[in-house]
Amino acid sequence: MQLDDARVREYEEKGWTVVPDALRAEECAVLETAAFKVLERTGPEVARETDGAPHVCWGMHLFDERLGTLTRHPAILGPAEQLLGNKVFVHQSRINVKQTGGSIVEWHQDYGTYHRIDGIPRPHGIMIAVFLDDVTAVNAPVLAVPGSQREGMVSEAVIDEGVADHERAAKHRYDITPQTMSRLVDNHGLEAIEARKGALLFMNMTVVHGSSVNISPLRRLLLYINVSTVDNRGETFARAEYHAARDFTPLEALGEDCLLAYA
Ligand SMILES: O=C(O)CCC(=O)C(=O)O
Repeated sequence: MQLDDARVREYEEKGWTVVPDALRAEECAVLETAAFKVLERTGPEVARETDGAPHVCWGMHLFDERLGTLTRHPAILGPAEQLLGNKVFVHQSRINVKQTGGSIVEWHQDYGTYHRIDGIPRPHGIMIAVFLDDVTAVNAPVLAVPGSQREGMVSEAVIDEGVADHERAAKHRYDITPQTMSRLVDNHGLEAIEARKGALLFMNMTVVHGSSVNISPLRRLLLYINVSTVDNRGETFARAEYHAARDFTPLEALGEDCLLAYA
């Protein structure tokens, strides 16, 4: 699958584009079952809310064949290679289930952590989100600063040891200060990324984003696959493999029906 010119332009200007209806309902059902199976894991790869409910599982593609297959789905790989102009590997993947009353995600850039901690040299990567629920204004969409990829890395960011979820989810997150956020939003604005189940989001990994608390009773399940070009690997090996890749094998696309085989 390839993006049309308008989507490529949108990605380049805004920093992201959304492809609706990229996955079929049967494929979403396979992924949802796989995601909840993986969220039953008891290891440190699963970050939990204070009540014990799972919030994030890093490295999902390492723990389940169906989620590994997703990373080689042509709807994912086609646009990723098109936008980056090269073959890619998965630097990090995660399941993010935003439970009612769960944690917020402070403003950050994924590349901030990938560069500072994992040693990824350049921002040649994409955060791909797979929507397994409809996401609207009411169930805590990802909020993002359009055009913020042009700012490069926001150097004022720090790891905030005082945030409520520091020990659980935020240990490696370089949170962007309120002053920097004000400047960014004054200059670029702020948008909510709403999409229906089955959509894919392709976002430059330097875009500043975060999300608020989900006070609705509606679940918000997203899968993330963060890919980087094969010439842009993490060089520190400072974190566990579920946070930062050890396997840099270029991903090769499977057939269109690769996930349907599990339905
Ligand atoms: O899904 C969200 O709320 C944001 C997740 C996120 O930005 C991240 O895990 O880096």
